[in-house]
Amino acid sequence: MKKESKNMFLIGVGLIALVVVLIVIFGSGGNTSVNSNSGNSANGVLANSDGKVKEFNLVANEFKFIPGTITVNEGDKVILHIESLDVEHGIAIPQFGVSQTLPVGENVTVEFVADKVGTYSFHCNVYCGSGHREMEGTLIVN
Ligand SMILES: [Cu+2]
Repeated sequence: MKKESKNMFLIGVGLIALVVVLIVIFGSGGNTSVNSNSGNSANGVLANSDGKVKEFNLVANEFKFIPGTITVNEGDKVILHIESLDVEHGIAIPQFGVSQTLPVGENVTVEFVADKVGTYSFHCNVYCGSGHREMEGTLIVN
């Protein structure tokens, strides 16, 4: 009897975890970003001619990205080198098509062109524990 109720409890916990994961996966599209200057016409041009390459080293650890804010200029090619220190994390910047898993101890490189001015949030998209939902940073494109 006791064992059976324990099993039921475990099934319940498993279901809750599944729901949380589904919410995280399907809910990530609903991010509101402050996009002050959208509507640029993209004519297949990769970057403004004056765009520079901006490289950053990031660490993902215990529900934070360090540094938490990245500032670039419109048209810059942005290269992020990211290493996760504790558990597997991820990074997603939906507005720039970035969605990447960050296995522990691996240096992962992410590249995109910051072709839209605005302030965007990037977030962890691999469930990593209790602080997962708060794990985000800010990308500022001037
Ligand atoms: Cu996470």
